[in-house]
Amino acid sequence: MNKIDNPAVADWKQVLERPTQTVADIEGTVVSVFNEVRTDGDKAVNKYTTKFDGVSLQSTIVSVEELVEAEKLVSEELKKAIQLAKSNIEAFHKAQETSKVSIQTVNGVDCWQEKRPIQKVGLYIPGGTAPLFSTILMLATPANIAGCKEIVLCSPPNKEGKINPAILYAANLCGVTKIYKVGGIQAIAAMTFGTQTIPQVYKIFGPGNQFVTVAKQIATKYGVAIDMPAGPSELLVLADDTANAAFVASDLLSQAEHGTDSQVILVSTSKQMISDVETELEKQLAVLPRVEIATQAIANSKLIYIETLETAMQLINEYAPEHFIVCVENEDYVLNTIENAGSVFIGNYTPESAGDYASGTNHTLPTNGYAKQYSGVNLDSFTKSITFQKISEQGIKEIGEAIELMADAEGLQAHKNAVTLRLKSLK
Ligand code: HSO
Ligand code: ZN
Repeated sequence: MNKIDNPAVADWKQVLERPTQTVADIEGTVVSVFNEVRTDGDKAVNKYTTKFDGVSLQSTIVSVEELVEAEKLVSEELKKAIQLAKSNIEAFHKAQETSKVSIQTVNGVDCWQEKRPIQKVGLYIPGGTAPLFSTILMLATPANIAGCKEIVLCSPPNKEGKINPAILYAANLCGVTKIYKVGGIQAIAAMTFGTQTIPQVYKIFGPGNQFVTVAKQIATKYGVAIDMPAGPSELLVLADDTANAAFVASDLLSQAEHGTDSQVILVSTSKQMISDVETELEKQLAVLPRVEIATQAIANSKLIYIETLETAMQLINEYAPEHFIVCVENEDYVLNTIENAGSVFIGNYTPESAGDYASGTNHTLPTNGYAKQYSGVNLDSFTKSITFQKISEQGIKEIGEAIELMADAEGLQAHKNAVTLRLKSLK
């Protein structure tokens, strides 16, 4: 743990530095897998599944029988929990629906804007040590509310050629249309180009390791949209003496257990709180099953003492945390001054875990400082807006001359003619 006392503004950049990523070395591998999947389709996908996942599959499609079997393997208790989470996520994302925007700019000129679903979306769910089935709820639920017709999910098979039953249960519950046992770069490439089996999609969502992250970036070169650029998970807690040190430590550890490269930061206006959190961290860390992962993440974590809340907020806005927990007396000041954050958790009884699973907000959020310019996944991530206009005879008379003059000034005679012809017809 790095304890930092009142860092000078000039040092903030260095203090807030995130663990570095080595994107350049990965790109070569990603590009060659993309090229192969593009030309050889399923054959290349199968080759890389054997190579990277260590299993050779008869079929990458998850069958109805497998879904039925998965449903039996998930406990009733867990199913109920998943259903509760889904219903809250559904409620929050349904509330984000907006009605059509429509105005008459001048007499006879009607302009409006309507949203339409992205027809085909692809969701990627990593395998690995923690099967994040909660991410399916966060992605498939809004995709369904938006009205996306095709919701494809790719997730890597284990050595037995299976996907975790909770992933299959959640996918089926949330209306995923097709599930494929494909992971890594080959999954992103398959959804980018389409193969004999796996459909091409227009936008790809979901977390992944560095290979998947780079693959998503490469996918954008082929015109596929992605949810956002991703990086390791992070949490910043702002606490004063009104916070509960044990709660704060538990939150920091909840993010730390995600991966060795997770970053957790405590900013506090109280030296006492910092030292109490430190004690709690040691106590709680020792008994965690994922102690090794969390220990490494905690080793890179930072405990920053800042004298005033004003300066603390400047530093936090500069960092732009993915998750921001606020446990301070002057809550209003913080909420009014926060400019850059993915998602904000307020008060001693709002752990980040709540947003990760069940309160209703989305947990797919901008990391790596991208909260400065990106939003987390929300209903609009699955839609696009179309503008419409209808101009009457009266309307073209109102704005026709202005268009003619502007077209003329830009030297675009054909543009001008399109108006002139119509105006003449009305004389
Ligand atoms: N904290 C993660 C989401 C997650 N946590 C899924 C548990 N499961 C995203 O930042
Ligand atoms: Zn989490």
